[in-house]
Amino acid sequence: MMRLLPVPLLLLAGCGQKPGFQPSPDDSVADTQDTSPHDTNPDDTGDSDDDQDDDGFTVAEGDCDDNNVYASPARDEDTNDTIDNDCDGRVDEDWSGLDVAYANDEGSSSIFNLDTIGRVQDEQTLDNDCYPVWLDHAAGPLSDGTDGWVINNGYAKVSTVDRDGTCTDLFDFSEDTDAYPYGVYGIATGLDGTIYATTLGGLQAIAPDGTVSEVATWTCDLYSPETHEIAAYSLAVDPLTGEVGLFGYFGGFATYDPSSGAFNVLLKEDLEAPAVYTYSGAHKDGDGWYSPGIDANTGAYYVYRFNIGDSSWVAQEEWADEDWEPFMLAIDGDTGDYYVTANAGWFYTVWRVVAGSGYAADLYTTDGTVPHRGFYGIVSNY
Ligand SMILES: [Ca+2]
Ligand SMILES: [Ca+2]
Ligand SMILES: [Ca+2]
Ligand SMILES: [Ca+2]
Repeated sequence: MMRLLPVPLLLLAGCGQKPGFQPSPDDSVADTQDTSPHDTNPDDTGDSDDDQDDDGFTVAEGDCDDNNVYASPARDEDTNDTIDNDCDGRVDEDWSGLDVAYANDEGSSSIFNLDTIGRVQDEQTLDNDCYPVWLDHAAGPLSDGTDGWVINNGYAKVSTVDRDGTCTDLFDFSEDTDAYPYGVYGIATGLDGTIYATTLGGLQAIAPDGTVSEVATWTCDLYSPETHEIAAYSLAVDPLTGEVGLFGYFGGFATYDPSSGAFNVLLKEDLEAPAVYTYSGAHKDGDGWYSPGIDANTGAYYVYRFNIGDSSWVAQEEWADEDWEPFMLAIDGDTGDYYVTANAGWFYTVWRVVAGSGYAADLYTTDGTVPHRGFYGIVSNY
């Protein structure tokens, strides 16, 4: 049984009952299937002769630069050529470890910086009223000129955090209970610096000045299984396309495309027979959406990958440790290994789950003497 953070209790009261959102029409599907030599439609990227640089990949197949043979999904990243060689949206990336939110119920919280083998390189203590549950990198320089983080305190406030630990609140969703009756949950930074946040039944876009606009809504009503779509609990962003993935607490999944405004529920939640419970998810660089979850039928823990083809979660890695509860996920974009924050009793840890093996072990753990502290949000550094 998952132990609940204080926040999920709000779910028990039901979430918003807003009108269903109609996804925008998509006119790109049929044309990409057209392989006729007479097809001259310029938006057609599916023709077999569309591999301009003859590297084996068309744009539709994931070639991010079809005029450069040194860029394709089959290549490894060269960290010195200022090219996104492996077409994952990151240029010259080299995974260097993790930042991890270490929340403290009784005093100052902090953000740990761990290197690739779990050594603490830095621990930034935060202001006293600054409580990090969800965590992401800020997109650009903050007010003090440094880069830093974006956090959510679990139910109300979204804030930026400077490298010196100073928190600046952007928006407090608890101050307008009519518009946001259930507060705010997961956050993620978009490619243009917009901070996306989910209010369970709506996707909010927060500008750097704190202005909030609702960019999508859907039906979230736990008392109406027939119409309920998704209780979107957490978010992640694809670093290549900027697409936002929304992970439902009861195993639903949806996407939002900032460039078109299209919102699509790809997997509606079955409240009467959920398959998966999850707190979070992440995008693996160049390879889709992943979530650390619990099989609702067996109670087993997995890292799941969302299969777009049949709209289902497919178990990737399983590990057997019944004292262990997966919270948040980060992925090493170079190796594909998974890093999961977890709480169990007094045992607070960041686990490393080796891709393809299911082997899981501590990357970092506390000495277990601080029961009021816990690891939550976790993000990869490059
Ligand atoms: Ca190509
Ligand atoms: Ca290419
Ligand atoms: Ca890359
Ligand atoms: Ca490169």
